[in-house]
Amino acid sequence: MSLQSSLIDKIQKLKREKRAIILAHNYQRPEVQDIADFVGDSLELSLYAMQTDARTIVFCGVNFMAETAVILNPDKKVLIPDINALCPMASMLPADLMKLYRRKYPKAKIVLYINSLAEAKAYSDAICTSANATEVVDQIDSEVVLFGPDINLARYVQMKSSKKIIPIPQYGFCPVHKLFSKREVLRLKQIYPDAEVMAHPECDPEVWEVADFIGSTSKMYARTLTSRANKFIVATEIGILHRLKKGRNDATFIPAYEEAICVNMRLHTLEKVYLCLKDEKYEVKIPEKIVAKGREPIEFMFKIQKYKK
Ligand code: 5XR
Ligand code: SF4
Repeated sequence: MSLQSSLIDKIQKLKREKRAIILAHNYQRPEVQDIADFVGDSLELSLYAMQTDARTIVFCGVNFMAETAVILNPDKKVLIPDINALCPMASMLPADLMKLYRRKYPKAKIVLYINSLAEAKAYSDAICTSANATEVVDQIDSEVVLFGPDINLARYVQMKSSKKIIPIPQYGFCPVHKLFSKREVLRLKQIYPDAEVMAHPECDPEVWEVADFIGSTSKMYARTLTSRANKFIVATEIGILHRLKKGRNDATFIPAYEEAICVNMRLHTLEKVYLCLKDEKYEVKIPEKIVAKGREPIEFMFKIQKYKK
């Protein structure tokens, strides 16, 4: 038996014994995705966590995602295999900055992308995903809306909404999605002229310009299942390719940039998933006050979306 398959056996056994489940974000390593009970984007993972009977959840994603799962499932135990899996973009908007913006714009409402820290969410009025950002901004009761932490998503919303959008911080970004460029996409288009280009809204606007489809990782997945194309140029973290290939094994997926790797997402390995289950660490904990305050803005989004809980 190979080392990997014995590790997989050990993980499965522990999972059964502890009645735990493993959730993996679309950007996880292929072997981590393969061992997961469910693979999806951050919101889907948290919603799945709400529906499961399992009391223990091993969350393979970055900290803000596990935090969202805690906020929505305060009585479950949420574990993360590597405690250092932080999202640099989410970290660009800490609670202190939120307090500063609240003081600076006392009348404006604050909408935060789900890719934000729990401590920041607690100071916000509503949460959104890349799929419903414009809708949430349009529904919130204010003509001036502070939006963060991703400046590109703020730009995207500004393009679609008549409200005044102020990005907070002034320049929040995802270092992975910064790696894509229009030039490289156009070069690949020349090699694969019949390929469909899919881009994440966290990419720079010049990349959207040459995209046939803009959406989150879950939207991209859904798109490939219904699209007639059989080649796709994909402008998001390359971990998604594994999932896309599983869904459409007849299609070819071309990364829009081969080195687009989120190192934080990759910190979770099978070995660490095993240790996480065995030692029940690291538990993701958030102060009760932040759980309560962070839930309200998420509920606002649910109300608009009528998500099933
Ligand atoms: O950039 C990310 O971390 C990933 C992602 C995604 O598309 O999967 O943006 N997180 C989403 O859950 C956000 C939802 O729109
Ligand atoms: Fe954060 Fe970007 Fe990594 Fe997503 S891909 S977790 S936004 S650094």
